[in-house]
Amino acid sequence: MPMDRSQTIFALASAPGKAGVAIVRVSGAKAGLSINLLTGKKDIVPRQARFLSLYDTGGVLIDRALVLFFQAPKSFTGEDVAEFHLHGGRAVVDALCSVLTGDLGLRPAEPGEFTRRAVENGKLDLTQAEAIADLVDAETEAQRRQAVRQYEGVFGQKIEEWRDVLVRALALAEVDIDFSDEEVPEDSVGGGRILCAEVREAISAQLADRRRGELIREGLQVAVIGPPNAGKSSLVNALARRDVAIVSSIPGTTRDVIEVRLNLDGYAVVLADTAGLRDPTEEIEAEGVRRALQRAGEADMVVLLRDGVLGENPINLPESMVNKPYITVWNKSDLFWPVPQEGLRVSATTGEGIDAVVAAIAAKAKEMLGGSAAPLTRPRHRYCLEEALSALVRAQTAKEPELFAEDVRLALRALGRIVGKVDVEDVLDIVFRDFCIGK
Ligand SMILES: Nc1nc2c(ncn2[C@@H]2O[C@H](COP(=O)(O)OP(=O)(O)OP(=O)(O)O)[C@@H](O)[C@H]2O)c(=O)[nH]1
Ligand SMILES: [Mg+2]
Repeated sequence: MPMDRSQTIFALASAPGKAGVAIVRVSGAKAGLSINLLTGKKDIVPRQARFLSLYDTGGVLIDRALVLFFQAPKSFTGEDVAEFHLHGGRAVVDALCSVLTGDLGLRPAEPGEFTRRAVENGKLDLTQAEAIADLVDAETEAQRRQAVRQYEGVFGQKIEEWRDVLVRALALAEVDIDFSDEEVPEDSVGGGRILCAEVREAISAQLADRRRGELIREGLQVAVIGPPNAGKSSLVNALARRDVAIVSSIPGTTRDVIEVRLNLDGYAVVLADTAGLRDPTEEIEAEGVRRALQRAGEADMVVLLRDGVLGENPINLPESMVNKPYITVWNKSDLFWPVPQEGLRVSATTGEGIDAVVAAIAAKAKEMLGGSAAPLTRPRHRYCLEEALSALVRAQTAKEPELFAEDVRLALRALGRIVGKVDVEDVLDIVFRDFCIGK
């Protein structure tokens, strides 16, 4: 993405559309000038809110607004930043923006450009920038908690600590390389290997997080499976509190996998309704059953829904479900009594027992996703850590100090990419692709 960093940029930082207040943010050398031009005031004190009238260059009043100025480097981006908090009408924002583009020649910001500048100016590392995107996208409590921890720099600091240790290991190896012909008092590359092993173990432990962070971010995949007519679609509708799937008394109604995103007790869940499992009667149903089994196999958790009226007749559980966390739920409790089997009892039509199903899914989710350490939140982190790990495994067996040093350098590079310290341009392009404008 060729972006001119010397240009002053601006964007609507608040949500687009009508609102009580809209915030337009300006970053770059002309931020102060934009305040001068719009307000006619030259005596703006940084970090002090002023309530001022904004005028266009023809002297026509645009709005009265709260105006803030942050002087570089003490700002979000590390550059001069101006903020205009105006009334959130579209025409008000448009009028301000046309002065910014027309008279001041400022450029509308690209998606994520403010945060990108913050990274480039050393205000944030890349994991913190990603955390800002996650914080803005957070829909559940678990997502918010995870994002805010990463924004605090918990993960980035861990990477920096590992990098420090590896730099020391590298220095020890360099001693061996530089003084190979002379007397080196100790086996210094040996010391380097010990340091490497420490980092290697720490990275392995970090990688063994069962993808918790990614699952919190992306949502836990939960598939509802069971025999036809058990009420799977009715249950999914009841959990989603809306009519997402067709319900009918004809067995074999659902064919495609139908997904709905839910927030269950603070965890993001992608709930999937599937076709009833039985020997299919025709081609389309056969495809539905195939998809249901595939989805059950890919899911992180399965809700096995059964018809309580029919009782405990045996069903063949798909092989892919072995070792998968699952909950058995008996439906149609309004029609059967007493509880014949182990598992939860629910009526998808009356709503009886629905809260217990939510609680059971959430409890399992907590079991799978809970934990205090900062987990990896993106596949990007995982790839880089895996790369660093394999370099360190190689380093461990490298005989020559030169080869050892080379592998440690590769590991350092892979870790550096996580926090945005190496290959910066390439990595930034990828990370900021998913940002929205104004961040
Ligand atoms: N009495 C009663 N009927 C229910 C309950 N849940 C579902 N039903 C009925 O059972 C029938 C089947 O419901 P669906 O939700 O379509 O069942 P399904 O498991 O999705 O069925 P397929 O998509 O065909 O596999 C419908 O007539 C529902 O009204 C319940 O809790 N009590
Ligand atoms: Mg169905």
